[in-house]
Amino acid sequence: MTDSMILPHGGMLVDLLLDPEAATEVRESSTDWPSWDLTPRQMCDLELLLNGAFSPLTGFMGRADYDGVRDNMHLADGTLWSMPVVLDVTQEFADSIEEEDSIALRDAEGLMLARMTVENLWVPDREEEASKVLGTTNAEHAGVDHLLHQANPVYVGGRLEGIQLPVHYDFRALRKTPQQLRTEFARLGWSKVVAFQTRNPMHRAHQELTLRAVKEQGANLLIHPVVGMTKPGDVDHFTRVRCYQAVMPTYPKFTAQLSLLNLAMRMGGPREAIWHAIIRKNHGCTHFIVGRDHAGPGSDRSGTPFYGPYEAQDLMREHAGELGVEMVPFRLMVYVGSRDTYMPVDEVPEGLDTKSISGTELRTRLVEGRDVPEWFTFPEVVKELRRSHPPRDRQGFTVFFTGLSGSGKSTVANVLRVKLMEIGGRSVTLLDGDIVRKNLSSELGFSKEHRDLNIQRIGFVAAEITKGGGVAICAPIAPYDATRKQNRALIEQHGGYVLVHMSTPLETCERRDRKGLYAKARAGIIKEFTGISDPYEEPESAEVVIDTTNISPEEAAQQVFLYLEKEGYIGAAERRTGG
Ligand code: PPS
Repeated sequence: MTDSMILPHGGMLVDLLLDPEAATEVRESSTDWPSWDLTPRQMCDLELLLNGAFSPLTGFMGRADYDGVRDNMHLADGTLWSMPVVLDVTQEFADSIEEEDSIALRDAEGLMLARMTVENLWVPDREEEASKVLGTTNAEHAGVDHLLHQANPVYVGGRLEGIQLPVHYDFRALRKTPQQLRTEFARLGWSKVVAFQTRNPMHRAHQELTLRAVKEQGANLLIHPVVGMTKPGDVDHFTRVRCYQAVMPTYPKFTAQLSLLNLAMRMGGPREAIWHAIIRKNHGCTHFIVGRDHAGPGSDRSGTPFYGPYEAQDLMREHAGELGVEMVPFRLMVYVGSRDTYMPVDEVPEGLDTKSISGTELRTRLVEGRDVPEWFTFPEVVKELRRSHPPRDRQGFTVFFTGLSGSGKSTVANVLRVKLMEIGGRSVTLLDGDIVRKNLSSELGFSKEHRDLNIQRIGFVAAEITKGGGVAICAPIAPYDATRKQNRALIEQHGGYVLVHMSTPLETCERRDRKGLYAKARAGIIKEFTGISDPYEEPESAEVVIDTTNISPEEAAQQVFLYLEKEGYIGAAERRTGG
């Protein structure tokens, strides 16, 4: 049953949720349907399809809508829509279904959320999609990377009937559906509502900008941050929401509301801006703020931005007649110190100095425990950011030793462990190659597959220790570069990562042969032995490189220790205790 209704705010709103009785019936008849476990991205899309945020879509797009959106930003019926919303599945799953089949869509725990009736199945040209929708096939663009390297190869389109919305346990009171917001605006008598989209913490510039928009339009304000999926590396949504909550009391009374949007962003710049505006129209908003580089993925490796700073505004203007929501464009806001105020950069009188702090600089200041000035943001926001981004001497970190057997990994790792325990302040865990193979990885051998699995397990544990503010010292051979890089990416999300390459040459390791393994490997008794009959890929980007041929274990550990001090992982107080 697909139901739609006309409401005073924002036009037609699709509601795909079945009433409880019908939902029970569908669930009961689903026993022999194929099940698809939704990915985190698909969970976000499903929620916004079911609750009408993606009106007029009534399910994951079929082929005709997808082609129309990809090629000219319109659904098959001619309605403006800028972003594909598709269900991507594996070839194996696609082979198990046909058109007209019912599929049970489930969350990660297996809870059934919706029925999908299959209308189309097709293999898209994802490069073409990337180039037409996102404007590039360069995988340094986060949206392109997802599309080309993470999405599944087959698309399934079809109508949805919702059994229930995905469950959230965080900030429940702030997650308002389009219908709830429309009702709320009507109740409050808010006929003009400006929406503000954000995926970053809000600072004074954003507060000033939104307030200006409100005053210019004689409207009220909806702060509508994305809490679904944003750009990898963004501040986590828990921290951001606490920051937004701290900013809300700075608005004049009865002016602004905060609600969270479980959108999975594509970082699609201009096309994404149009999509965001349509979504806000569906939430009952009449105006939508588009600033500089809206939903931009940043720049490529050469420093060239993927989109022009005001390209999103230009595209919005082109489609103003069919958007159904009015754009409120803004230039970059900068602080004018002599007037103690923020202004759009193009309105600053000549000769006046302006100031701003970039996101990168803010992060550096937080990590280094430096001051964040009050002209830039609110003290309550700084407090929240500092709670989740403590300076380095209070963050967890991982020291990851890699090198041949006999290169000195375990010995030096152990000296480092003891030295860190001597200065105290953090728990220290040693994940030595042999210890891990006895405990975590006892069933594994030394094939590439097993070595990778072993290193991934070490990476997982080290990431958890780092997240908890502890120190993980890992000392496996870890011969493969790609697996080491995977670990780095995982661990760096939670704290420091220091790769130490024990570069002691094979001849030295073999001469030492403390365990007699090299002799056995040469005799062919041990197969796949690293350095003899199995590869070791030298890291190119290790933070510390140590050859232990002519130095003592203490001297080697001291090199790591000095690096940790230089980078601020060991603080002044600890240095004094360490002596
Ligand atoms: S890996 O590649 O990172 O998973 O290896 P790791 O877990 O560090 O295990 C290496 C230790 O196992 C012993 N050993 C071997 N090493 C390399 N190749 C083969 N075939 C092999 N067979 C057993 C060896 O003692 C290694 O310990 P270290 O401390 O490196 O000397």
